[in-house]
Amino acid sequence: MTFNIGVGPNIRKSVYFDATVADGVSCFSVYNHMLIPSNFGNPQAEYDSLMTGVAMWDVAAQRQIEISGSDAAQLIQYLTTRDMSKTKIGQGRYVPICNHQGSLINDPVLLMLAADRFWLSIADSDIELWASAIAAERGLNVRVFEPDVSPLAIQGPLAEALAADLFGDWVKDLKYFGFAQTELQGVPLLLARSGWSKQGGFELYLQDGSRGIELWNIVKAAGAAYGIRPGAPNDVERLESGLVSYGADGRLQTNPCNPFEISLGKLVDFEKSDDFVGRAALLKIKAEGPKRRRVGFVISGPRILACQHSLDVQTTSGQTVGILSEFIYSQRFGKNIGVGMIATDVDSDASDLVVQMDGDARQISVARLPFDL
Ligand code: THG
Repeated sequence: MTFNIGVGPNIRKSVYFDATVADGVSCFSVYNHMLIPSNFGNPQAEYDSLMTGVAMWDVAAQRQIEISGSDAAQLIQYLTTRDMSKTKIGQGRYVPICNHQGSLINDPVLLMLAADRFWLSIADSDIELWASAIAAERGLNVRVFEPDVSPLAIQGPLAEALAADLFGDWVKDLKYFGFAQTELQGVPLLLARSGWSKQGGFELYLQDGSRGIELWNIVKAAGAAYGIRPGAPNDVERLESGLVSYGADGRLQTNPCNPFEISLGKLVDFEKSDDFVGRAALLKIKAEGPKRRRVGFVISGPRILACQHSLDVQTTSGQTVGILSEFIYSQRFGKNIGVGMIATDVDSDASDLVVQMDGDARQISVARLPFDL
């Protein structure tokens, strides 16, 4: 099946778009209504550069939503399930956002820029609308808007050496999710130790969209010494590492889940002094006990070479007891692996589970996350 997708006014291009095209991007996906590269045509090399070298990713589709003003901290506390009261300027936090029913609607990285200024680096849902509506309904004195900011990630074991070459040795002292304002040859950016992989690395939050190509090329040139390759958030690595993907693992519209089901229960802080959206619903869900839990899966049969999504997990007698959200072959483990959710009353060693794939029933077993096979 071959077809084109028209890039009309509803799909925004990243500020790095022309550079990714020049460097041979071969597939895009859409995230936050933006084009995001999904691969550059060489999955093996892209995976290897992430695992043993350094990869550079256009992740501008991780859009920033700025919340600033005298009530900004109050709004952040109300939007997120975590207690942000002890967060300091220069720190980031992974902050689930739920709706009033306790369903996860986003899982951003939050950056505290000043006492009254924050960025939410969002996953794939419209948090600008959500945050501005809640702020207005509560009469809070804040501005909610999208600043001119476009993250570029460098990920992999050599990312730190590259960042040190680019910015100086001080980058080595950045803590996980810590960040600092800096520049590269006059290009303004904020450098954070973060990124959507477990291989380590940084995100360069470019603060002038007109200089995207320039930044891409500076990083590419400096990275040449480390064999840098363009790539994209990597499905194989994220499944091996068990990272959550809002959208793939759960999404309000297609597979609504609460933080307890999706393994983010520890990020729900009922003890914090402030109320937060979803608190009452989440207390009830916790008291009743979540109905599903997030797990890894190992799928039998031939190698699954392209990433696939969303299959029912059934018992051999045909009862649906879970969902396999995303899956692919992992060479690190020599097995087909996936993540998903399973009913809490299904044993982790159940041997009667199957998924229907391309007309065949394949046996599937539950594994602990992160995988340790
Ligand atoms: N970086 C930035 N923005 C983002 C992402 C990112 N926005 C979209 C998406 N990714 C948000 N989702 C996640 C999911 C997981 C993590 C970060 C963002 C993550 N998790 C670590 C883990 O699970 O081990 C650490 C979590 C923690 O501290 O508790 O890093 O990648 N800018």
